[in-house]
Amino acid sequence: MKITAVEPFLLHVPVTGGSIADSTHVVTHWGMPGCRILTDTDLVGYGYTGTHASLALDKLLTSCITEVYGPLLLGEDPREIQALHQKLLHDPPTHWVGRAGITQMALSAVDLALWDIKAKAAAEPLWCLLGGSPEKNVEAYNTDCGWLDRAQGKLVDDCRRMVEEEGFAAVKMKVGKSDPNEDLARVEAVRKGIGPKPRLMVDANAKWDMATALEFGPRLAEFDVTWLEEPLWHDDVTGHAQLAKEIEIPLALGESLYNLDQFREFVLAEAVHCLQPDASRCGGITGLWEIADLGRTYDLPVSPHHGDMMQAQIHAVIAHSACVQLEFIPWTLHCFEEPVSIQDGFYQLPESPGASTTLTCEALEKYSVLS
Ligand code: 0YR
Ligand code: MG
Repeated sequence: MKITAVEPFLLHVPVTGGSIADSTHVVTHWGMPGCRILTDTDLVGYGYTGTHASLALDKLLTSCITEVYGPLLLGEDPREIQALHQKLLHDPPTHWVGRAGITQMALSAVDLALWDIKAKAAAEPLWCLLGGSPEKNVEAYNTDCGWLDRAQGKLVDDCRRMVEEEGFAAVKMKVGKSDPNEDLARVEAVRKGIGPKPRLMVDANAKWDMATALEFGPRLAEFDVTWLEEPLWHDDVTGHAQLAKEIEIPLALGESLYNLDQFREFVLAEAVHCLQPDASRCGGITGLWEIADLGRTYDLPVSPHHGDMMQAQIHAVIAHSACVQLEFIPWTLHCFEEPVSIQDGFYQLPESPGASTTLTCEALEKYSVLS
């Protein structure tokens, strides 16, 4: 099989509810810059990364995919993913201009499309090709109820509804208000609202400084918070290591890390308790797998971030023994041929061949912002 074309797409899909906010972003659209990889068979692979829909930045991603990686992929066998991944890292030479950020997100999109083709060629869902068992139940935890811009009453209602009506056993809420006392009051209200049983995670999206984290982190324990996510700046390994020593509550992070090396730094510094790689950012399924192996090596749970809108990652989470659960944000379900689906807080098993990344023609037309 040979690759015959790499066609870009760029979708901006409105988020449900009009707009959401965490401590650093207001998001109205979910960006999906990516590509269709065509072959000399009728198989087509779909891959993309996830962004907050800045058109200028997203165009850098699509141009990296088509102008830097595209020519190197033409004529290659798309099933030779490990070798192609190395080629795209070394030949341009990508590693010279960026081992993280735009080049790595673009590489992630390509990697997802290649795994999609490989699984389609094998006529199996990707989890099966990766050696997974249909017996593994993957828990979804819901983030789409805990946004920072929601008034406290709505926040509590939304979280309670996810637990009581939708059957989620775990929800996540944002912190990072200008007054952390308000964060604490909101966490207390949510815990009261959902009751003692559901797990509650708290995500600061790197907003806090050390003083805030040392003062308010320990107080989250009163409300039985499962983890504190990205308390400090993304690259601050020593800060997280210090924090991990001083507070009881486990630290989760990784959605803003781009490769195995970055994860290894955090793990060896004992600066993280739960790894949150994102395949749409850390090198696709290939990169995610390496990081999940790191989790297995150090006996740390792996709970991926939602960046590919859970489509390809659910396959890897089913297959990799270190992966325990997967974040859930249902903004783009209507865009896929086989969207992820949840029942009683658990992901249903994907059945179609491929990585579940195939977008519908309607979505490709309706949400395209590429002129
Ligand atoms: C949504 N999940 C996150 C974004 C989310 C952010 O992309 O606003 O909150 O990615 O931190 O854990
Ligand atoms: Mg997060």
